[in-house]
Amino acid sequence: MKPDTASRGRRRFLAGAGVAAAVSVVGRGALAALPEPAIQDSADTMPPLAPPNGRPYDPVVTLNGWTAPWRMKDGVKEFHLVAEPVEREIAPGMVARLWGYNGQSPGPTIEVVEGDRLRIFVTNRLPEHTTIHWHGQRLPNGMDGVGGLTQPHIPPGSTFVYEFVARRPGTFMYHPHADEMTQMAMGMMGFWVTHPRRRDPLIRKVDRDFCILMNAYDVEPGSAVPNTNTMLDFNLWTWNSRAFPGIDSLNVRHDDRVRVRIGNLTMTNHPIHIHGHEFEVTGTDGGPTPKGSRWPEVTVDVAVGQMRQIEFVADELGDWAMHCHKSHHTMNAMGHDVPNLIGIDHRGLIDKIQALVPEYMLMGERGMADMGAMEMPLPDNTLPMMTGLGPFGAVEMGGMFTVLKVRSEQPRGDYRAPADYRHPAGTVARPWAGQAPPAARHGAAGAGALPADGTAGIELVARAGRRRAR
Ligand SMILES: [Cu+2]
Repeated sequence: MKPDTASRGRRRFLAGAGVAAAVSVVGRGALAALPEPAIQDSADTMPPLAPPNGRPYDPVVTLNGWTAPWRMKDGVKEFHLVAEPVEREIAPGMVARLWGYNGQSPGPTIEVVEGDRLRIFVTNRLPEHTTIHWHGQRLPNGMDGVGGLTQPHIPPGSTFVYEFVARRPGTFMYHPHADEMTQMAMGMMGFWVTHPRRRDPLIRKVDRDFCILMNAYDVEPGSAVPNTNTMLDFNLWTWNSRAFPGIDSLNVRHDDRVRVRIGNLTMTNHPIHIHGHEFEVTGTDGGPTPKGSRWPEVTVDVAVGQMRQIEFVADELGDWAMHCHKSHHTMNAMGHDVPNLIGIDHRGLIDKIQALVPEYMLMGERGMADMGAMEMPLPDNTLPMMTGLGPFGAVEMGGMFTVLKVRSEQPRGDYRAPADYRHPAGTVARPWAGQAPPAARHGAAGAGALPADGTAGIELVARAGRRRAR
């Protein structure tokens, strides 16, 4: 995170807090005024928000996100969410025009404590009506936010109030339950963490606690507004509306106990994989998992509408990849729906095409790795298919990919990115300079295999003959 942008975000919040404080001395009528909404204009990861009042808790960090400040009024925590069009930098070089909350998509993470009494003002600055559903919460039915079913929709220009008690600790989300297909495809969603009120045998104290909300967009290269009618064929697979190399790394201290909370509001499942460590699923949107249900994993599938909370001890130093294991989900726009040219000899073709379209490039006949390092002219406002530079070269990734950086010198509580990892001598894969030993070959044909004596072509010959005979 860059301190200059962090302070810019804080300045806007403080300006808002000043207004709220000024209002509070005016009189009884003004006391009923809404808390000034805090607006965030940066996509940088904000440091954890230490609770200034209310019950204490250990705050989370939302990658490329922030936590909503609140106002305490007569023992009630008051938040103000503003549903509005926003500009979100997906990664450097691309800005999407989305709908979100309080200046960003996703909206701010809401952090409360089990037992907190809450009042959440929701102002609608969208061109159509909306609501907010508090996914996973126990609450009065009329606060559940399903437009038409449990409440009237919030018309454009209006503010509604939601009031409930945060009844159980856990990892939750919020999103509209009104024209959902459009509003969620436009980026309207946010993270919610209810911290435990007291020590809970199933909820361990951790040193770092990260939040990732998975979303997906279909933004045509050269444009900025998502196609909201896309069902599955998205071209931007994002975490907190960011795509690699725009996703900040998870920076931890060696031997830290790390929790990562992952929610999925895309249209497909994402097997989330971490290198170099094993983790356990310690919670779902249903709450903490019983100890007997926990087993070691290195990949956890997060289905649509689910939350998974994973925990591990970061006891291996280095830069560890963390990504969705669907290989198309670690690619950005420009990588999907292109013709497969592997093995095609197109010598002689390129000159003819370039005579008509001078900047035309043909590539991919040896695979797509060239794309990782290539500086190729792109349409305006899109991201290369695979990109990102590591200390050894092009990382050839995009989309749902980031790095878990484990360092012994990372100060406690410091979430800033450390310097490049320095591998101990002799611990990096290297080219073999000596003579390669002859490879021992497996001589046996094996049961059920075709004979290894060169007669494997017989079947093909026989089939060819049959076709000729027809
Ligand atoms: Cu995925």
